Amino acid sequence: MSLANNIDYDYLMKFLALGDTGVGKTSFLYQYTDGKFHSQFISTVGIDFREKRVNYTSRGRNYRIHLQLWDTAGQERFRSLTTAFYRDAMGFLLMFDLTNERSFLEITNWLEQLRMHAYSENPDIVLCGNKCDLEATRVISIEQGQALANRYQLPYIEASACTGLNVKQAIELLLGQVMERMENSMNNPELARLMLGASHTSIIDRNLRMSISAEEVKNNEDFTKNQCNC
Ligand SMILES: Nc1nc2c(ncn2[C@@H]2O[C@H](COP(=O)(O)OP(=O)(O)O)[C@@H](O)[C@H]2O)c(=O)[nH]1
Ligand SMILES: [Mg+2]
Repeated sequence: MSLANNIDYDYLMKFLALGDTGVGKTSFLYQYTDGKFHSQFISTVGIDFREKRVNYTSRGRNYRIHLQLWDTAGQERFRSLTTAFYRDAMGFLLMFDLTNERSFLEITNWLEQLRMHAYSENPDIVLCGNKCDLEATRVISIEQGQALANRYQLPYIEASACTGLNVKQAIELLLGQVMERMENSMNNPELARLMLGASHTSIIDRNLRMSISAEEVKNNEDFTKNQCNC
């Protein structure tokens, strides 16, 4: 049963991890919620989101947040994410692999998609360069990552789903942004709709709709080679 069914929180917040297949989205979310890295991971089968409770304090008030971190169930490799997938997310973790130039170049396309489908044209996004533990095979420098982030006015963070470095910080950065926006725009109708209208029934329905069928997974399996040395 979803943790979200237990409604002892102030806000249910849905974040979405985006980026090319293989950049480490599933590993990253798993590291965040469970504190573990599985080197033999898994293409994302059947798990559409991970959950975690966090506290957020601002202006002397403490908020209990139920974080729902949505993962793509492998569909990103077919560029077939539906509009519905983006629509309810309040924040986006946009990820590339520091050892893979193509995933970095694709960020612009992901941003385009995201802005087209998100609840706002200017949603909260954190750009994350993952796999910073692989220093020897890194092809994107911190300066390049930062320059891309500056171009789109996004915060930038480098992280490792493998060692756990900056994983929590990246999510907290995004949470801080979304909370700040919310506190500063209580009369933003779109955000208010997302914050208040999220019932767990709709989450479960959506979860079902998003699930990739076992058959589809079987036909399209291309496990990314494990590269972690840690
Ligand atoms: N060295 C290293 N490997 C990682 C890291 N994150 C993910 N990987 C590996 O990269 C591959 C793809 O990861 P996965 O989480 O499935 O990527 P996804 O397709 O974006 O969900 C897997 O073999 C992971 O073990 C990381 O931070 N460091
Ligand atoms: Mg995945």
